[in-house]
Amino acid sequence: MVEIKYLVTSALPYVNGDLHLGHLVGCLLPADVYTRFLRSKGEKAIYVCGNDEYGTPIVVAAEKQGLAPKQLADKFHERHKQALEGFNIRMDIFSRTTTPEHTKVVQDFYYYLKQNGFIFRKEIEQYYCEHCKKFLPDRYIEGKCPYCGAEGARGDQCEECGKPLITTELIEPYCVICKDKPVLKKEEHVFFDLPRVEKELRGWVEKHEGMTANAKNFAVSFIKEGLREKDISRNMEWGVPIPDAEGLVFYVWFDAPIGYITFTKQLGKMNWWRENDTQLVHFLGKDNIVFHTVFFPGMLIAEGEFILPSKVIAYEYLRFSGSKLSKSKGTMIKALDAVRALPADYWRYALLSALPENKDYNFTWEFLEEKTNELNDVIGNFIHRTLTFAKKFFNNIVEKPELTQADEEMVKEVGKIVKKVEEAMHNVELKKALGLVVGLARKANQYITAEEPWKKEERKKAVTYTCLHVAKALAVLLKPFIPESSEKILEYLGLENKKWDDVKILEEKFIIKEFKPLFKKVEIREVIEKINKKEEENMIKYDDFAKLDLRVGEVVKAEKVEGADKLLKLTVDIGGEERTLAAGLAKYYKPEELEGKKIIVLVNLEPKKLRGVESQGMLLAAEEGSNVVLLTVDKDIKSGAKVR
Ligand code: B3M
Ligand code: ZN
Repeated sequence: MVEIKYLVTSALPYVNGDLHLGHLVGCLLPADVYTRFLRSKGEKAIYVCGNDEYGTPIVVAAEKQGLAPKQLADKFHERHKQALEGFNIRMDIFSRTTTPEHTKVVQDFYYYLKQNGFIFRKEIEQYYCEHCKKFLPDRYIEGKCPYCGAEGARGDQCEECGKPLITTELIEPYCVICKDKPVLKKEEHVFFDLPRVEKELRGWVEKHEGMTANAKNFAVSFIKEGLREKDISRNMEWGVPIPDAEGLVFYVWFDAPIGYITFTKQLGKMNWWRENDTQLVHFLGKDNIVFHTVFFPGMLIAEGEFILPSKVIAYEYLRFSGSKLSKSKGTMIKALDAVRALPADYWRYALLSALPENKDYNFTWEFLEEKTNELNDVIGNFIHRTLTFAKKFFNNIVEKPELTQADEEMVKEVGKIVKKVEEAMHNVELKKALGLVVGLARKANQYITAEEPWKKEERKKAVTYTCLHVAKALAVLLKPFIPESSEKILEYLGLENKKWDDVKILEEKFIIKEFKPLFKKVEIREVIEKINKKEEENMIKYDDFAKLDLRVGEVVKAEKVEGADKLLKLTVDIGGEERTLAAGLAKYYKPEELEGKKIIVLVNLEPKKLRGVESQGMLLAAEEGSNVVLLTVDKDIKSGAKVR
């Protein structure tokens, strides 16, 4: 018998900003749920992912923040890792594309394409910004989409209609850095001969049964329009160098999907890419469809030795409204802020209930409230009632009793649901699967209400036992969705490490451990407040800034402070009024150097005593390591002049 191996991937996040809820629902979270399910089923499965660190998205963002691309990548690599951990998204590897291993895998891949005759060079016209003195690839350039007319379409793709573009097709193009109109210049580029695999690709896509409908429809109609040769080179420094083309690097969408291969290799499982019993399963957002159904498979076909994806699961967008209560643009809520405001399982439960499987889903605060209540009222409540019966009626030890028909039916229902959930999970219908499990919890609550074990002595044992059986099922089935809470339930039930197929087994005996309520009623208003506050923490309002009363002041006297070798005591004239300041300048200035200098002073600061000196304001200085210099005025102006 062949043993199937599952190689699960999620689209690689860019490192141009923080992960937000949209990224999570769009691929990272569903891939986690799916892989957790496979593992629970005892399947061989790995989940590989990492950061997509090259390309113009990162260079443009780094430029705006005054950082080098690598610095930006390092910063967000750490933050992405934290966010994923916070949401309990478990990958076998979360790597990055800026490693020497990746460069090697990409360059080797390229050589195989070249060997197979798929690579050629051609002189083309490229936009060049005379002001910025650089070629403008991909996101360096924006304009109107020639297909759908959307404004702000990027040089390599229109996010609105999803069509890949070449920069010269853009209508009214402009440089994103300086907004100037670019000029055309000739340049030699490296191309991948995609049309040569068109027939094979088309046959593969049309027969494919593992793509979501949106992915398949897009791919089929895209290929029907005829494929174009693909420019895979970029004239910039940040990227994987094209080994035989000086000064050029690979287009980020050439190297990024190869990242899946690199990261698998880093796990020591490179062979998975060459073995037919591997099921390659891609999770992605709809804007990445063309790359995962056309370009990358095309590259794989041309390369010749690797498997093609068995499943391409593309999600639509999670939109967000109800933003009246929130300062943030909805799905743009950062993952890190989200988990600080509310534990991950609540988010996971709500987001997975909102999974945009075949159309965009409008997520609202009301929806989050409804779902957190459901978690508490339906699931939390059932588990707590059940555990309480076991404790109160049987002092935590419940042995398997004789079951009546009503109990047997409940047990049967568990079996039925497990089968259905399993089928849905195999088909990656995660929302449906979750709905089925919640349905089971509802049924079980009704069963308790109907059986009233607290009233009927003779029913106590069978009902409690049956409920414990359902609780075990819920914990196992929910574990891919809300892992932390499920683990707690299993721990309370004394059944740690139970897997999917254990659900059907009727335990001989339950020994209940110490337990606590799993969830609580969530005050959405508080969650929103916490998220808003986090966003505002680092922001200064205009009005706040206006509160600062900054003045030009003349130092009339400067002296050392006895017993404080860092401090100088300054007397400053701020225009008809003298102020005493204590400043930590003794290491950088001699008192006599300061006398007569015009400096900038914050004058409406609460007075503070420093080493016996009452400081009635603060002077401004610039600091760079051990280099400290005073801010002063560059032409003469009267003391007391307002600084704005
Ligand atoms: N970095 C994600 C994005 O478009 C992109 C995915 C690459 S997957 C190989 O935001
Ligand atoms: Zn420019």
